[in-house]
Amino acid sequence: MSTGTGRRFPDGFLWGSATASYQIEGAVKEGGRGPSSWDTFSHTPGKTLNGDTGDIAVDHYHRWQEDLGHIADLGLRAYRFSTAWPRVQPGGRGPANREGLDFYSRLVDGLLERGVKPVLTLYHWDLPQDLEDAGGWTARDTAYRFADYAELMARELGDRVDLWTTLNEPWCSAYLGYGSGVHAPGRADGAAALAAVHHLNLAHGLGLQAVRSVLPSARASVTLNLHVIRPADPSSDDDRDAARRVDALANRAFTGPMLSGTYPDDLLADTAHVTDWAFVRAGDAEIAHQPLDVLGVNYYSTGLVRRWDGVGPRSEDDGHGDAAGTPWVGADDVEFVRPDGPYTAMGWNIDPGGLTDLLLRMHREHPGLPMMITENGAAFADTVSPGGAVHDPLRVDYLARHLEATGQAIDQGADVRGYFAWSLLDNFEWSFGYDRRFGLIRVDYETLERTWKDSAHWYRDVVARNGLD
Ligand code: IFM
Repeated sequence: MSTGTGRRFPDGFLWGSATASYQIEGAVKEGGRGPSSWDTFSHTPGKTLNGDTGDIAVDHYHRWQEDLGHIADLGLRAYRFSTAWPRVQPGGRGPANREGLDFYSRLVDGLLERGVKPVLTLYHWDLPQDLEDAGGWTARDTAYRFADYAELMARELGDRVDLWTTLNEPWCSAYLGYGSGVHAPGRADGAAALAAVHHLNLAHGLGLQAVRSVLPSARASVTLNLHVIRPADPSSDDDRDAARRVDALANRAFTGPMLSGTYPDDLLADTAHVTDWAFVRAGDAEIAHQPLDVLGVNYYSTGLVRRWDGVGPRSEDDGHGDAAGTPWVGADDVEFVRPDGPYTAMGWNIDPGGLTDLLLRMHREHPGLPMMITENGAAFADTVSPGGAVHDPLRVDYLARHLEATGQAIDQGADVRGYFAWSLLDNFEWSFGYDRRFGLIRVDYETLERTWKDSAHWYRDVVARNGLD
């Protein structure tokens, strides 16, 4: 097992861990919270493993002080969390719910009292159900409602928040929510998924404008789960073209407007048989293109694709589950090939080199834009030893290798300012329910007791020494 290389990180490197509201809070009917699309989806039979829901999750809504204690004991310099839109605006529009605002205000104060920087994500997938009923992200109006919500949050929390992040992984919101249907709201409609892509880009831009209308010097970011997609046969033109097409859908559909103010021509051409993109109005891509202080990068694994020859069943398994539809809208002749292992319990391949490649690519294509790894981590089948300890050497190894890969990108010039381990706690892993555990801290789902895994002890030492041993 490798635990490190003696590597040190730059001074001021921001060490943290991340969570998301629906995955940890529970208390879905308390404090004036309204229903979200994930409440509806998870309560729909057959949508999540074992029918699991976020009703209780890990009860962070009631145990937040205990959880802040763990954050402090880990020595984390920053905590990345998301605010639940339906806790703040139960129907997704209109005046704020004071109890919801108070919850996040107390959380932020609690972090600051412990010397931990709050890194806030405004949207990590829990859309107010009323907005979903009105079309969700396929409706342009949702982007404007998001901006209202962003402004409410900025007014409430002000400069107590160190970094404002608009969206987490809009790829998942759009393509898994409306394309494949494995995430809420569970629709399988390629044209709807592309409309969602655009309205999420627009929401990002409008949201940042709204935050900065209140807080002109707010530090701002967006978090993307950028995909590292490789051709199965690098010498094949067809396979390289398959990788280009998937890259356009997965990455450039977001980095184009958000970082360059334009949609890539090849994306529009590749998907012209699915939609005419008439939902993009003049000036929209420029709105999406707001100045950013940092780009949040979420990274877990890599993908391998090739041109499907039309013979035999086409594999679309990109590791995000099987469903009625596909997230790879319009890429009907592209096939996913299972990459070499080893794999995590998600079935995702472990490929730290992909992280180095990704950070260097972003550095090359968007020079001058600092990055932070806002999520990286692994689910494994943890077991509790008779004495109560959780020995998770595979997770330690995964984290160590990816930190080393980050260091290698920094050595080659990438401007990476921080790293957030996913996740602080075991939690509700979306359609996989409570079956997949990503936490540094184990949660017993019967008692809700928290227990540090070996990886938590290890990560505390990494943070303390600002590097690997
Ligand atoms: O749990 C999720 C998180 O909500 C978003 N990024 C990927 C994680 C692991 O699947």
